[in-house]
Amino acid sequence: IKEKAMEEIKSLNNMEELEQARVKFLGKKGELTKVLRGMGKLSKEERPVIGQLANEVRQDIEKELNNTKENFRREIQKRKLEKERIDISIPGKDIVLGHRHPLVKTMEELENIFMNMGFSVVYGPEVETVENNFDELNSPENHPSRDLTDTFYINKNLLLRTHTSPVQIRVMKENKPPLRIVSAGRTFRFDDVDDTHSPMFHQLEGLVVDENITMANLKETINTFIKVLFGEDMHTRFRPHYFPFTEPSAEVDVSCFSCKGKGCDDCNGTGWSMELLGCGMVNPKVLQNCGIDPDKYSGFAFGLGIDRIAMVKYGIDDIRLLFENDMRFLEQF
Ligand code: FA5
Repeated sequence: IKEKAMEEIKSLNNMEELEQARVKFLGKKGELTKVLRGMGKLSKEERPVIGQLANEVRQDIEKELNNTKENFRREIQKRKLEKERIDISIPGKDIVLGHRHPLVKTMEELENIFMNMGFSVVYGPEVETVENNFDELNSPENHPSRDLTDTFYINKNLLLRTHTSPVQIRVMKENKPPLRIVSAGRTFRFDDVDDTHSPMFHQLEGLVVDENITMANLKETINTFIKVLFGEDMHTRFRPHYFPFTEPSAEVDVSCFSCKGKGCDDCNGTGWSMELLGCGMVNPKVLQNCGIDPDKYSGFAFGLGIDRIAMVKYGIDDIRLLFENDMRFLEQF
C-alpha cells in the first residue's frame, strides 16, 4: 500500500487530485483503513505487529501528502505573486488635466492689463433694465438697436443686456468721480450668426471720469492697451463713428495680427483686423443722467469685443468655434 501510495502521490498535479488521493488511502473507506478494520481477525501476536506497521504506513503517507500539499501551496503562491507583481519602474499614466477656456484666459488677461493701468474691475448683471441699457445711455426711443428684432426682451422693462455700457450707468450713479473701472461679461443680441457674429458674446467696458479728461487720454489708453496685449509693432486707427452715449465717438481698428499691417490674406490685403472696439468721450447728457456735473467733469468710455480679441490673439477664424466645445479645438490652448 505504501509503495503504491508514494508512487501515486508523486504523480499528483494539483490540490484536487491530492484530496482524492488522501480519501483513497486514508479515508474511512480507504485502503489502509480496511487493513486496520480487519485487525480483529488477526491473532494476538500478529495484532501489535501489524498495528504498528499500519500506523507507520499511515504516518508516512500523511507526511508525504502534507509535503506535497505544502509544495502545491508554495507553487500557487508563487504564481499569484508573479501575476500581481508591480513594476514600480514603469512611468505613471498621465492624468488629463483640464485648463481654462481661451475666452476666459483672454478676459483675465485684459482685466490684468487694465488693473496694471490703475483700473478697478467691477461686474454688472446680465439681465438689465431697459432704463440702464438704453434710456440713461441717451439711446433715442426710435433707435434701431431697441427693436424687438435686435434685443432679447424679458418683459417691457427687462432685457438681456445688449452691451456692457449699462455698467457705466450703475457705476456713475453709485460713485462720485474720479472713476476708473473696467467691466467684462456676457452680452446678447439678436444678430445673425456668421464668422464674426454670435448672439451671445463678450464685451469689456472701460470708463474713466475725472476733471480735465480729454480725447488724448482715451487714445493713449487704447494705444497702450493694444501694444501691451498684442506687441509694440501693432498700430491703431481711429475712425469717426456714432454712439448716442459718447460724443465724439470712434471705432478703432488694429493692425492685422498676421502681417502687422503689411497686407495679407487674413485681412484681405487691408493690413487691418476686424472691428474690435467702440469708444468716445462720455456724452455730457449721460453724465447729467447719473448726477455728475458735466461742467466740472468729463470722461471717456470704450467697449471692446473680447471674443474678437481672442480670435485675433489665437488666430481663430470663426467665432462659433469658441462656443461649440469641440475638444479637438479646445485642447489646442
Ligand atoms: C457697443 O456695444 C458700445 N457699447 C461700445 C462702446 C462703449 C462705445 C463705450 C462707446 C463707449 P458695438 O455695437 O460696436 O458697440 O460693439 C462693440 C464691440 O463688440 C464690437 O466692436 C465687436 O468687437 C463686438 N461685437 C458686437 N456685436 C457682436 C457680435 N454679435 N458677436 C461678437 N462680437 C460682437
